[in-house]
Parts: sequence; structure tokens; C-alpha cells
Amino acid sequence: MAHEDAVMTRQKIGLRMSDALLVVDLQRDFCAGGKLEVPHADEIVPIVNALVEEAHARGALVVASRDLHPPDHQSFHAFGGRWPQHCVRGTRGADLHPDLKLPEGALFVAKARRAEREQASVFDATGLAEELRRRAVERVFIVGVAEEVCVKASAIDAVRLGFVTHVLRAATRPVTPEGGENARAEMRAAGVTVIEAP
Ligand code: VGL
Ligand code: ZN
Repeated sequence: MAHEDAVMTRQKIGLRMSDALLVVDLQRDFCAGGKLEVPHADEIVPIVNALVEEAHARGALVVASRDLHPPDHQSFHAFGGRWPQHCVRGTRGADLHPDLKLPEGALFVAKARRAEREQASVFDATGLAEELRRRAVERVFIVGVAEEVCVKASAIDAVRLGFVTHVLRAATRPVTPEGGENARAEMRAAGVTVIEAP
């Protein structure tokens, strides 16, 4: 089923060289058994892998981001934030999902490395937009987790920055179903195309 979804999604989007596939925060701590588990996050890994393979075959850029927090990040409960401690730099939970397969030439982005910055968006002070422009990227396709947090923030920023922006629903998961629904409404209102699963 996951593979069929991936094939359908691939046909719908027709990736090309001036595209970038953005894999957001597909890390151990957001997956099964992690410190901030996003329900069913593991299910998207084969779909993301198929999309990554397709992107690479078409000459599109693959970008993988990581949430990489210091142990005292402001988003953690202990420091007044809304999340349990997660994705702390240097810990196993911050690793990318072990089954995620990324090609040579993939671009890695680290974010939320400073205690006092939320940095939910992969475009927030990372230099990614400039790098995409330098590579003449026009469209970005966003997958990963969490749909209502970093996927949403990144997608809305991508539109603001002038990229034609798609979120592939088959390859993202929310923390809560309502969160996902609200996020999709917000993203659409901001000009993001949400491609429904499959
Ligand atoms: C994220 C919650 C806290 C995400 C990061 O990557 O979506 N969610 N930190
Ligand atoms: Zn975080």
C-alpha cells in the first residue's frame, strides 16, 4: 500500500530538475519509541524513500533537515515550552530514521540549535532559501514530520519566499489529527498546494 501511494503521488507531481524535495525532521525521536512520537511517522519512511529515489533520478535536489536542540532548548517543558525534551544534539534520538535512504549530493540542514530560538521552519536563518535560489530551484515538495509544526512552518515560509510549494500528505504525519487538519487549512490559505494521499 505504501508503495502504491508513492507511485500515485509520483505520477501526480512529475518531479524535475528545478525541484527540491524537502524531507523535514524524519528523526528517531519523532518516530516509534522516540521522545516526541508522531503517531504513524514510521509509515512514511518507505514513501519518502520512493520519492527521494525519484527526485534523485530526475535530477531534483534532495534536502534533509534535522531538529538539533541543545539540552536546554526553550521549546522543552522544563524551560517553559510545549514539548518534552527531544532531538538533543549528540543523542541517538536526533539521528535521522535509520531506514531513510538519502542519495549522494543530498543537502543537510540543521535547525533549532540555539536554546533561545524556536526555529520550526527549515528556512528560518538556515540559508536554505539562498541555496535553493543559487541552484535555480522553483518548486519545493515537502514531506516529513510533524505536519502541524515544522512541515507547516516550512511550507508557509517557502511560499513567502517565492517558491511554488507542495506538501505531500501521503508522506507527512501530524502529532494529532486535529492539528493536521488545521495545519492543512492554514497551509492552503497561505498558498501551499496540499496534495492529498495517495
Ligand atoms: C517539531 C515539535 C518540536 C517538528 C520539532 O520537527 O515538527 N515538532 N520540535
Ligand atoms: Zn524540536
